Amino acid sequence: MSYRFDVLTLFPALFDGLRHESLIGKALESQTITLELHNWRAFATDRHSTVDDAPFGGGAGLVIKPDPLVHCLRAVVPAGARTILLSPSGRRFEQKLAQEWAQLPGITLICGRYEGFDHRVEAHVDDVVSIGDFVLNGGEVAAMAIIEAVARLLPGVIGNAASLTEESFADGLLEYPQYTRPRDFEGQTVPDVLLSGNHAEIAKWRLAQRIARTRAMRPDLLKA
Ligand code: 6GU
Repeated sequence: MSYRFDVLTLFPALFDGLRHESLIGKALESQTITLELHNWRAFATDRHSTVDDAPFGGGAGLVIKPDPLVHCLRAVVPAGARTILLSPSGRRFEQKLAQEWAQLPGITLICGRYEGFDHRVEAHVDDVVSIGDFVLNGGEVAAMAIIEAVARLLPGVIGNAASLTEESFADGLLEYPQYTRPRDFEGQTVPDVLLSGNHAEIAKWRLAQRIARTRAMRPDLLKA
């Protein structure tokens, strides 16, 4: 059975690149995953296919109307599927969540635009997530990030399963620095220990590097 991604978006063309990107493209081709895009503008009922409107109480910008979106959700989402609203005011999406969602048969991602959703949409989804403390114009780029993070954990999407468990965040530390040829790049040389052939020493050095790197770049991860 394919892992099923459903995406509700007003801008489905933004996903054209992802469809053809190497790993996701191949996973789609081999039907390891499916990616269905649904434009909920098709569920608007007025002459102008209106999907947004002015906020009650006043304020700048437009708010996504609940009715076309929720009608689309009901029409396209498989019963029992996990539905996720993408919003900068959601809880933070992290590797742990990617691992959890990779165990499901699929997920449905809803991409916002403009100033946000009518709050009543939240009653119709299972989760509200953000990919970080910054503001995007819409949820599409966040959806693509999540699709990639989840898809690469699925069996058959990445050839080397060991490379999954050795990575950053699998155990709460950042990765050790990697080197390849040439041994001397414009005077920057590869650390001697990596050329020593001493696997115990290499493992020790790599762990020390991971801890030092995490302390320097992400001290918050060491506290957790
Ligand atoms: Cl999920 N949506 C938007 N619009 N901005 C974001 C985000 C999501 N996550 C971080 N910034």
